[in-house]
Amino acid sequence: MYNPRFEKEAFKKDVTNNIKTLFRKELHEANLQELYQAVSYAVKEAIIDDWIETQKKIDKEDPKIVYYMSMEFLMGRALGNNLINMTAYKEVKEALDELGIDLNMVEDQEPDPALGNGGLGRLAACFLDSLATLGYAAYGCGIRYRYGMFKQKIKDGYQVEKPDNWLKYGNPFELRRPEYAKEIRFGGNIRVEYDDTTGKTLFKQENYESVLAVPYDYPIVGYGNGQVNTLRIWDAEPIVDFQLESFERGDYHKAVEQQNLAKTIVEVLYPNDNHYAGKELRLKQQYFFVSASLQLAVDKYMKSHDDIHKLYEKATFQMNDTHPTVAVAELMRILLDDYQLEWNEAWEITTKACAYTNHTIMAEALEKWPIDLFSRLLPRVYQIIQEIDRRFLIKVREMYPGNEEKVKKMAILRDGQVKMAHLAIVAGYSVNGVARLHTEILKKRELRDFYEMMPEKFNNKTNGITQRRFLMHGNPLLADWVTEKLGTKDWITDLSLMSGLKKYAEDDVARAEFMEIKFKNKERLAKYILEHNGIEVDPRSIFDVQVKRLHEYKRQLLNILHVMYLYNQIKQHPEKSFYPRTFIFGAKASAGYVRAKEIIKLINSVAEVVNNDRSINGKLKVVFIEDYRVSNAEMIFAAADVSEQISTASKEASGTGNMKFMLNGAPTLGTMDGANVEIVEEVGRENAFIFGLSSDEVMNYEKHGGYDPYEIYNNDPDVRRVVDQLVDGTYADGDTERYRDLYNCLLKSTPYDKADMYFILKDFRSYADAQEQVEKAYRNKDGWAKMALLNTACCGKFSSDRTIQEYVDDIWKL
Ligand code: 26Q
Repeated sequence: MYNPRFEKEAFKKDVTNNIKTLFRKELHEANLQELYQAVSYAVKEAIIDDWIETQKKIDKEDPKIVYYMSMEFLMGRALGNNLINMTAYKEVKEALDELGIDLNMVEDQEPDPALGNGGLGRLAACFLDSLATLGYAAYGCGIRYRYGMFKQKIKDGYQVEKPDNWLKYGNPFELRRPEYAKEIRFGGNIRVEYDDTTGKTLFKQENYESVLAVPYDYPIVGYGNGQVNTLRIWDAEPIVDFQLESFERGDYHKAVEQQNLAKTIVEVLYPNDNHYAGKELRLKQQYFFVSASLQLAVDKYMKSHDDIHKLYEKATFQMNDTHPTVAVAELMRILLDDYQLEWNEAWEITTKACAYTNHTIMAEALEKWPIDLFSRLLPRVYQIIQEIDRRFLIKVREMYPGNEEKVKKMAILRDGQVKMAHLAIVAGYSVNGVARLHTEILKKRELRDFYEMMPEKFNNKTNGITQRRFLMHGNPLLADWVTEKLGTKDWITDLSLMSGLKKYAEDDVARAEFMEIKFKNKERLAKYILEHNGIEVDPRSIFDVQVKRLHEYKRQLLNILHVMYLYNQIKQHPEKSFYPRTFIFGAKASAGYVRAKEIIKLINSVAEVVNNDRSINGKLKVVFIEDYRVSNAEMIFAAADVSEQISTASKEASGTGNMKFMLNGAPTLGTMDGANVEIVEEVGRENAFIFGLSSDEVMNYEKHGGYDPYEIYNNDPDVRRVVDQLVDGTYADGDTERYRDLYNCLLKSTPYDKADMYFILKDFRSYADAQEQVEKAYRNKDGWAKMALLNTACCGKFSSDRTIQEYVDDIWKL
């Protein structure tokens, strides 16, 4: 793709000019932030032409459009990624070099757009990248949170949350689109009217509060193909006309309320990951962006088509988990009330246009809204859900006569709650899990009744990641090496070509080069750690990395208990040889998740003790990287030797970090959970380190009991020792109570939770054994290089390009 705007002289002129018009300065006077703005505006100008062209093409060719509906888009920085996808990164880097400007430093000025928590939000971002790269017409639909995922500081070993004011200096890539604003109504009551002339019943919402939804568009640049799609995220503004009217009536209060509603609704992303909190504001956020997105999608369709009945031929709405599920009822509302369709007509369109992806089987993550809250906030939508439920239960009773158990289990409205997953399944034309094992568990257990009733809806779409960000941008050395070895750049859009690297596993020179690149990346990370944590780590040590949200099921506690065990071993047997290791953690805990925060503190306390113990000669280091986020993740994956994927089997739906490590040549140390199963299948069991209970074993214990952590505590002295060290003050300056809760949760049942419900002690020994295998394998330089290289070579399946193509072929039928 050739773009004259990126010719060096032209680009240099653009940047210089932007500095002048934006800041009334000459280039040499500009600071880095100003340079970031100037460069970004120059890049945006180049994007705009393609953006307009893409829009024209869509208008002309009239393809079916995917609307990816998601509460979260964890985009990460845009500048570098846009340059990569415009295939202009190197040119621009050189142009800036000639001006004496370092592109990397400029990129570092961009705040991470962090409108997501973790896996689910990042998946949405990878999907947008792949959709554009594959040339499909797609919109991401979401919320322009004023504050994204909090910034994490570590103070005295504890997590402290700081607001993420990501829009402070404005965002060069965004475009406000006031012409597409939509009114969104909440609360009030529904008045039923009969229209004598048409004989129709009308449902009028009255006494409601409303806000104006105003969209902001972000360009999503496809790789090297000129396609630029749109991420459309909604801001809320008070409705000015209403406000004036209220003032005139002296209803000052009402005017202020509207102002407040607008401000609070998009104020902040809920920082819960895999955990449902039934907050009214959250439901407002959901309805807010869903209603606005649907209204606009229907408008867009009607602008160039006359038959609303065929909407599903030109639009499909993919719901990213249950969070946007209110979409099915809102679409019904639009069709029934605004377009005056009959129920059956509206239902046919809706059930052919909406599809649902499930991302979790964790019970505490399931969305169930209290009916009183739901019906008060969304009275008309609630009426529609009642009718959907009523009609659905007639079907259930037809199919299972006399089986009221089924009715109870499958109802959408039950026990005073609206069950969003049930609504999504009943109204969706597709239900998919995100890894093979996960989908099987859904079919056999969690959603069994639904699967039996409508098996045709269920399908699997194993997750994937974009190699553009996580190899090209994050690991340019390895990316160049891959291109050289394969003799082509085609892997950038066809990751299956990576298999062509397999032969280099047997090639001494190639292996040495591969490990040299890994070493350079480790040096880069070591430098970052020194600058940000003040800890010196040795790039020759094994970099063993666990980075992901902090959650009990992900078992960071197992990892740190094992570090404590290793430390005990080194102290006890100073004579034994021990390969130096650096254990690297990065994790944010939800602000209200007390136990997760205790685990962060524990990791930092162990780090404090171990890193400062001169007697162990630096054999063991522990690092907690502050504020783990997309931008430092790219660097961390590139530098990892070992990928920790150690969730309790059956709990991690897929995982996607596991794929990013694999792509960057880090073997998996993990359980047979989520997509790990498929990773092992691709790379071979001998090129991974697998341990622990299987998902069947875990689910069996959960169902029938029979696991007693005390037994392990009593019989395994190494386990007993580390568990006791939680309460003997070793890692708490003598305080025996600081980690009492962690100790208790491993050993004692409560009325709410079983002891060690994530099977940490149960899996400890096999984890420690697997870790020993890692050390042994690493000592064999050739063997390790081969294993690492094969991980990169076998990662082809895990591109989000493959995942998206499967969504297109099997679900969306674009
Ligand atoms: C729900 C209600 C109220 C507030 C917050 C939430 C909420 C927010 C985020 C519930 C769940 C999430 C995030 C879930 C998530 O990230 N799941 C992960 O999705 C990945 C992509 O499919 C998988 O790889 C991970 O295994 C899965 O944990």
